[in-house]
Order: sequence, then C-alpha cells, then structure tokens
Amino acid sequence: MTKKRILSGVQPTGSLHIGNWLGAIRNWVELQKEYDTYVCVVDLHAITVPHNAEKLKSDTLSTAALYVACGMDPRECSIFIQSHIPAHSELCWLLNCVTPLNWMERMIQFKEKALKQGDNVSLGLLDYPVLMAADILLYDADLVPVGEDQKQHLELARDIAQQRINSRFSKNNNPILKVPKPLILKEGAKIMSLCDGKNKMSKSDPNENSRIGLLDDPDAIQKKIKKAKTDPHFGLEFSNPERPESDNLLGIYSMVTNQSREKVAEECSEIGWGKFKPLLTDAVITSLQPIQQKYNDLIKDPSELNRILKEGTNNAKTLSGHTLQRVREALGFLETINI
Ligand code: AQP
Repeated sequence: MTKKRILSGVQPTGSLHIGNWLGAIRNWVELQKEYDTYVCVVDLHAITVPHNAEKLKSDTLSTAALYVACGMDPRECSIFIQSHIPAHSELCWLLNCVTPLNWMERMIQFKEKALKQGDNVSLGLLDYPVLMAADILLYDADLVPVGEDQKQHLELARDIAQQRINSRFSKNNNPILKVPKPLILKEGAKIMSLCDGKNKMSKSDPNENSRIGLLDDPDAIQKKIKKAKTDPHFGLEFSNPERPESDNLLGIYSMVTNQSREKVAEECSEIGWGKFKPLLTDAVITSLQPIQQKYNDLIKDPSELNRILKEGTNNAKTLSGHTLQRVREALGFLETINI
C-alpha cells in the first residue's frame, strides 16, 4: 500500500526555539515513519516581513541543519529549501489569479501581523496563505500537520484547490489538484513565552528572554528559566486559568522529560518555583544536548547536509514539476518550447 503524503515547514525568521521543536518538528520525526514526508525551510515566507539578507541565509541553513539534528531522517523523508524549487513561486502566481481578494482579507494571521507592523505591510504578507497553498498543493499532500493557528490557511488551500481550480478547469471529473486534509495531532502542544504565559513563544519576539533557543548554551538556558515569569502560588499545576505560567512550564517539563502530564503534575504539586526551576533547567539542557551535538557536527562538515538537501531537492523538483505541469495545461498555457 502506498503511504499517504504529508508536507510541512518552518520559516527561517530567526533561530528556532523549543516551541518550533515541541510543537512541530518533534511530531514530524514520528510522522516520517508512517507517511511519505516532505519538509522544507520556507524561506520565501520569511521575507513577507522585513528581513536582513545575511541573516536569512544563515537562518535558512541553520533551520535545515536543525531538522536533521532533531531527528528528521533523510532515508525516511525529503528535506529541501522552498526557494530552490521555483515551482512554488510559479504556482503561487497561478493561484493568485483565481483567488478572490476578499478571501485573503479575512485571514486572521494577516490581520494580527499587519496590526503589529503598522503601515509598512507588504503585499507578500497578504499573499502568504496563497503561497502556503501552493507549497501544499504542489506535492499532492494528503495531509498537513497543522496547529490551531494554521487551520484557516489550510481551509483556504482546500477551497482554492476545489472551488477555484478543480471545479472550474478539470475535464471528465479528473481533479487537477489533490484536496488536502488537516492532520490534527493528538497532543497539540502550544508553548508560551517565558515572560508571559498568555503569549505564544515566537522567533520574532524582540525579547530574547521570552524563548529558549534550540542552540542556547546551558548558561543561557539557566538564566532564561531563572528569569521566567512565575506566580505567588506554591506547587505547580496544569489548567488553572489563573496560572498560565505554571501550565506552560509544567507542560514543557512533561515534554522534555517524556513523562505524562499526570506524572509531572503529581511530582511537582508539592514543590515551589524555587525547586521546580532547577529541575526544569536540567531537563531542558539534557534534552537539547544530543540535538546540539548533531547540529554542531553537521555545521562543521557541511558535506552531509549538502548531500541531504540535494537529494531532497531532486525529489521535490520531480514531484512538484508534475503538478505544475497539470495546472499549466488545465489553465491553457502553451507547452514550453524546448530550445
Ligand atoms: N510557541 C509555539 N508552540 C508550538 N508550536 C509552535 N510553532 C511555532 N511557535 C510555536 C510551530 O512551529 C511551526 C513553524 O512555525 P513558523 O516558523 O512557520 O511560523 P510561526 O508559527 O509564526 O513561528 P514563530 O516561531 O512564532 O515565528 P515568527 O515569530 O516568525 O512568526 C508551525 O507548525 C508552528 O505551529
């Protein structure tokens, strides 16, 4: 039986943090065993907000290396850089021309990010979900692992594929694009900022102390956890709406120690913040140590990473090329002239 295909990615908008790992990459590592897995570093998405060119380069490379360091196995999946496959931009343009503007203006993430940026919002930011639709649809993905925040974008990708391409342009009921479904993960981990348990941990938060980077050294991790916001209560607990920091830090502790929420809740119900923080610090440092070791090896000798990306790019190019060709034909483009 052929495996179902999944596709996912992270944007290189900064150094990856434990939220990107626990909420996304760690899940992909499990999923790659069961699914035909494609993961890319979505660098074209990263320039939808103001960016620094040199930093984009180093963040792109470091994100790809972290995929591997976190356990993405090139024998089980294809890893590539989005902009290395020009089909993403081309399909995005084709989809742009069939997508109604008012569908885009409804996107919650656009509204939120536009609000943060003030007047200086790029057209690219509005178009972000169409590019994401192109990413997914190019690979005939059956399923897309999504968190709550990306559900609306996946819905848009489904609507574009079904209502704007298949139902308008397909002949004899042969769909041109596969309509993907969301893959809702059992434990939808959302890691919150260390400075405010109600805000998501984010690469672009100007406050470095709000996140633990996957490449932070033990000293930095210790300092950040020491500074992390607490509350006046004794004992750690989950799900108390008045204690978002307790919920968040206990959740991280449960995930990095691979223990159930029940077990850590019991272990930490009778200890104060003063005792809990060193426990959490040790657990985070220990869990990141093998990732950092593998990452350093990959960066020291980039030949392995280059080989992995080359193989992933080849696989991605073949697959996306077929889809793009189907769409071009269906939309009425003349066949390319071979020179
Ligand atoms: N705090 C988080 N908790 C759980 N999952 C998270 N993800 C991001 N932050 C958390 C998941 O990581 C994947 C890749 O995210 P992305 O870089 O494509 O976009 P994002 O969600 O906007 O990530 P950031 O870190 O917040 O970046 P910036 O600051 O650039 O916007 C996604 O699967 C996401 O759910």
